Parts: sequence; C-alpha cells; structure tokens
Amino acid sequence: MKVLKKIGLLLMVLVLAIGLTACGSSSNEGSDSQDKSAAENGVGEKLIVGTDTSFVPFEFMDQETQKYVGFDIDLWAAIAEELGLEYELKPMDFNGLIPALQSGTIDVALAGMTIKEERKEKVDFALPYYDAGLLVLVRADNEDIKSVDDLKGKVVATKTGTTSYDYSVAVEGVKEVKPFPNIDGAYMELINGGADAVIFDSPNVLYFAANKGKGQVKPVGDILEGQQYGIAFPKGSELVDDVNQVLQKFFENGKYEEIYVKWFGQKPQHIPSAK
Ligand code: ASN
Repeated sequence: MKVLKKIGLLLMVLVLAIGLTACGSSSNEGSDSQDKSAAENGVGEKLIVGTDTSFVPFEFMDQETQKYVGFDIDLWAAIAEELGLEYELKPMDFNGLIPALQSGTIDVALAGMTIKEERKEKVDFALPYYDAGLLVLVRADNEDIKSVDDLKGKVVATKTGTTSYDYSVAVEGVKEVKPFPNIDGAYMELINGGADAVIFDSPNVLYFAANKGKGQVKPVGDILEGQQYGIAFPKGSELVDDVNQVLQKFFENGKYEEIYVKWFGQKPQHIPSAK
C-alpha cells in the first residue's frame, strides 16, 4: 500500500511538473507568437522610410510640432495613402541612405536624391519627380565671387556624399572643399567665415537664402548641372512599379501640382515625368 501511495504521489508530482513545464513553454510560445503577429501586422510590416535630417523644403523638422515636414514628406504621404502603405520615417545623414538601402535597414529613401548612373548600380529609383540644379551661395557682403568661375583659391563648403561634393572637388583652382554631414553645418561655416562659398542643390540654397539665411547670404551665378530627384529603393524592390503608377497619376490629376504649390509657392514650370 505504502509503496503504491508513494508511486501515486510521485506520479502526481510528475504530472504537475510536466503540466507546469507545458504551461511555461506554451506561455513562451504565446509571447513568441505575439511577437510574430506584432511583426506581421504592425511594426515589421511598416515600411522604414529613410529621410535626410535637413533638406529644406523637402524634408526638415518643424520646430513647433517637432515633426518632419516638407515636399517629399507630403508627396510620400500621398503615395502611401494611395497604396495603403504604413510607414515610419527614419531621419539619417544623407551619406548613410544608400548603404542603408543596400543592407535593407530602410525600404525607401526620401531625400531629394539625384538620379545618377553610379547610384543606379546600387539602388532602384522611381520616376524623376523634381528638376533641380546646383547653385553657389556666398555671404551677403561678398563682392568678389559672382559665379563659379570666381572660386579659384577659395574654400567651398558642402554636404558629404552629394552631387555637390563631386562637383565642388572638380571646380578648377578651389583651395579646399569642406564636407559636412548635414548642409546646415556648411551654411553655418559660410556665415561664420570658415568658407567663402557653399555649392549645393538650387532649391535648398534658394529656400535657405529666402528664410533662415535671409540678409546673411546670397546666391550668385547661374544654375549649374541639370539634375532630377527620384525616390530610391533597394535593388529589385517590388514597390517601384506601384509608386511609379501613383506618381504618374499625381502628375496628371493635379495632386503633384497641389503639393508643389504648397512648398514652392508657384506652379511647377515642368513636371519631369509627365506624359
Ligand atoms: N540632390 C543631392 C544629391 O542627391 C543632394 C541631396 O542632399 N539630396 O546628391
């Protein structure tokens, strides 16, 4: 009897122990599947959209609301709405965007990025959506730099990893090119006298000169180099075709024009990819 009782007790303990372990593992599974479904339905499904930290008026922080705003931000919001995409913005230095697309850390790069053959080898671009160029910016009181031809022996500041950097280092006779991870740093360098000029994207230079830099800086000379901006994706991204269809629709139905007028105060003279 005693032996039987003992066996019975042992069995009970065993059953309990197994039950507990089972409970334990099932609750682990529970949290695993919770994680998975969160990833499937939420965070994991949200596209990560890399943007530049500051590229007025395309993407920049609104100081009042502490939110990212701008032409690119509105254009992407409208595209995402049309395609039913959820996304999260991830501001980062411009120079990090292409590597982040290549490593899959981000799904989209929204940064007034110039479509270039060399970049096309690394990432895919949707249709061109904005015509731009480069401009030389100097201090408002500067009298000797009137165009890019007057940069011999001068110090030029610009942003790292950009078409402006490539352009600046190729200007004959420039004494030094100072690259900054963020264009605001280059503008400050100019205003503080650490550089004689900034070479950078025309819409950004014009916007800065008319707003934050008003009275302190002035653009000089002609617009240099015709460029077009495109939204960039990892190579082979299935999103490109869908985004192109929406862009084409926006070029035709006035949505593009509406966003353009909001940020540039005038109608676009030319819509890059409109049929
Ligand atoms: N458009 C330029 C480039 O792609 C600069 C920028 O900051 N977007 O290099």
